[in-house]
Amino acid sequence: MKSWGDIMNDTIVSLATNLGVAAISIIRISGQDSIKIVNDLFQGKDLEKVKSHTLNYGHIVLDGEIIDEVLVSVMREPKTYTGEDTVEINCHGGIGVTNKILEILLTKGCRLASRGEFTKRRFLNGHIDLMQAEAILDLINSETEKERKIAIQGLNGNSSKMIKDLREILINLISNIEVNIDYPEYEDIYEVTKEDIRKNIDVIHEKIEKIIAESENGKLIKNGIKTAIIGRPNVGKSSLLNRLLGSEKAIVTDIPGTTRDIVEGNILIDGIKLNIIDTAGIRETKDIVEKIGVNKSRRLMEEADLVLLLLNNNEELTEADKELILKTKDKNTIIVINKNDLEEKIDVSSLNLENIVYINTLTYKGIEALKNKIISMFNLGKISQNEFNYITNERQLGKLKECLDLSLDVKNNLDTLPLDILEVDLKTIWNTLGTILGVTYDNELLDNLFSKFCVGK
Ligand SMILES: Nc1nc2c(ncn2[C@@H]2O[C@H](COP(=O)(O)OP(=O)(O)OP(=O)(O)O)[C@@H](O)[C@H]2O)c(=O)[nH]1
Ligand SMILES: [Mg+2]
Repeated sequence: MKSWGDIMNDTIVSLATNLGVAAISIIRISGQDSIKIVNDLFQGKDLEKVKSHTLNYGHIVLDGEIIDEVLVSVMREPKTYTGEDTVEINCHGGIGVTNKILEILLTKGCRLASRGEFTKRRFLNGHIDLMQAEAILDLINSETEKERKIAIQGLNGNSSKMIKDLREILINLISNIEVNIDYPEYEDIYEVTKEDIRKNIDVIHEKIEKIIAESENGKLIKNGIKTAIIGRPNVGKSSLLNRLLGSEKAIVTDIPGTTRDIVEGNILIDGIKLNIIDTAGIRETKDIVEKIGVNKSRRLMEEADLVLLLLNNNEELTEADKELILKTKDKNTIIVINKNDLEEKIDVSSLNLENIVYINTLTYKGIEALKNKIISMFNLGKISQNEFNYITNERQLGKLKECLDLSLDVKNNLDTLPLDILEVDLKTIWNTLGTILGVTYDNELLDNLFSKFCVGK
């Protein structure tokens, strides 16, 4: 098996664009031999002599045969994506041409890059920390403007700075404690008191708590709001889905039990993605297929970030309605009373009036009010004005939560624990924060992270 160092010494190649018919394809090569390997195939200027960061016109030629007309960019280390010498061949887009050039490069000493290997090298070469690497993945996967904003903040190092600042406070404290422990005989050194530690650990704890609390906003932006439309059969769930999506996606009929399986679609409200799921009407049934659908509805009711609980304005509350109201009372639930065009037979006096919206899905009546209710319930207006400096990554948040618990432990045991034990605890927090940044890491974590990237990134 190759050693880590050998793997890093390989010159790697990959397609940076999708394989298919396109205007151009970009083949990316990185590593110590990249310029030489391409130069041997290139008819045009001597690429080993051209200036760094230049674009060079010429041809890829093998055994005298012109393979393609290309533009080749030459970028010498260290100011490149990977931190290594990098060449990018812009060839004509198309499967035949691209594959041929890739194939030649593989026979001339390049190795096919694994997923995310370019970014992995960028990390290992110290150009970015692990939070920034994870932000690159988020940037590529971002679908909305807000997701993009969070990701670019992360890539710019703003999220890393929040963690670095915490570590800075800790390292100052730890080094002061160490001096106290190691040189107790010196009289002129500053003596760290428990009060000093308390002040600092309070700040650390508070800051971590704040980051974690705000991450909820970030997660909403990143993952969207999973919204389940729940209710008895025939109350108008599918009609509501269609109104929200603005298209006739779900089948609507007056036959109760029309929707058997879930139907879903996405909309944006104030730039936040809502994944709206229409479900089978919940009722007792002997029909095997419908039963599966009803079970799915119940599961979704539990999992959803937001439940739109639909009731029929034209009917009295049934036991089934009351059961659903009870089941969703601790969730983010909006009670949506549909068929507002028909006579009011429902008695809502027992319900929390604050969370009720009246709609009529035959028209668009009430749909705007429903959207506004969602905006206020999730504070979406506030999110839009924010700086987008959120930590949304589950790995990073998991580690931060560990640090939160550890700092709470220190706070609680401050009076009873001796200085040297406290120092060990503070160091554990400092190290755990370090794993967020990738100051220390294990290879399994890196393999797992970079395997989520596309090839060529
Ligand atoms: N008068 C009136 N009828 C409505 C309204 N919304 C829906 N309907 C009618 O109610 C019936 C049921 O609508 P659906 O949207 O299929 O109801 P559902 O809740 O999805 O029903 P299931 O899929 O069976 O659970 C249809 O005939 C709709 O046209 C409304 O606001 N007013
Ligand atoms: Mg339906």
